[in-house]
Amino acid sequence: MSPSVIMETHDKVGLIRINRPEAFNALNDEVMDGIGSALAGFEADEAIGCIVLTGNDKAFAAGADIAAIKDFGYMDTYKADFITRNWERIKTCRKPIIAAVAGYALGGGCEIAMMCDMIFAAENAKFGQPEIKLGTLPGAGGTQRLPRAIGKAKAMDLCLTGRMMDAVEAERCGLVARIFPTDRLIEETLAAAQTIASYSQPVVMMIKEAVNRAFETSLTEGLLFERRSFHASFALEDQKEGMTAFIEKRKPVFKNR
Ligand code: DAK
Repeated sequence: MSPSVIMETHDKVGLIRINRPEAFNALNDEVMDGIGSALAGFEADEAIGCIVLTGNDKAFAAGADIAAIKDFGYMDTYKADFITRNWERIKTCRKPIIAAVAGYALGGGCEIAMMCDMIFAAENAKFGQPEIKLGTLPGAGGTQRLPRAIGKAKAMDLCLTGRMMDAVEAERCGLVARIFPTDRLIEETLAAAQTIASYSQPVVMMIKEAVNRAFETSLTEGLLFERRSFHASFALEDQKEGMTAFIEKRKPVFKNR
């Protein structure tokens, strides 16, 4: 049996493929544990500067595996710390993660895409929070990250009707950073990820932390956090190298320190 999560290395980029094509990449514990250990592996690997999470041409992920969870009782979910235990590993990764979404990103699939730092979509991508049709509600951040990404009106529309949103609408309302033809999604996403991975890793991590701070704090506190991180960047050898290389009209060679 092929593994439900595949890890590939492309130069400085770690690629994680969800691989349950027979079930539209529905997310079970094996997949989520696999994503978690792949992320841990890429985080520990100093040669990796950016991570891409993807599915296949038909589905990024069609949500939590309904067959696996349908008979759960409250105590099963509470005692096993369902969702929090392994799904939230994506959130704690310090290296940037790009979700490359083709096909369906529904329910938990849309939610794990939103846990990533940005979403690149194929033209055939479809996003939605259809849990309401199953008699439940989004449980991995859909009601919280969606309004922050696309505003209350669209978030209410998606969560309350369960309808799907295509890539063009998703980009228009800010859920998606870029759209590519479906057959070019991985190539283009890897190219953007290589660009990010070519920069100073500590600076990349500081930028990720600072942007994420914008969703957790007031403007004044967020600006202070940004300013201190900016000041701290002047302690980096990479800042000296970056500015010296600019003056000397050459490409910088970053050492990640
Ligand atoms: N889980 C399990 N199997 C799935 C699946 C899913 N989410 N989505 C698709 N499949 C399976 C189908 O059962 C079918 O299997 P076979 O019959 O071939 O064995 C196969 O994939 C192909 O699906 P379809 O025959 O339905 O194919 P279509 O092209 O007609 O439709 C579809 C594709 C993706 C539009 C459709 O399959 C679909 O609507 N899938 C369900 C999407 C969905 O509702 N996703 C949200 C899942 S709920 C929590 C509790 C719950 C949750 C979170 C927290 N707590 C207690 C805290 C739930 C989160 C969710 O994500």
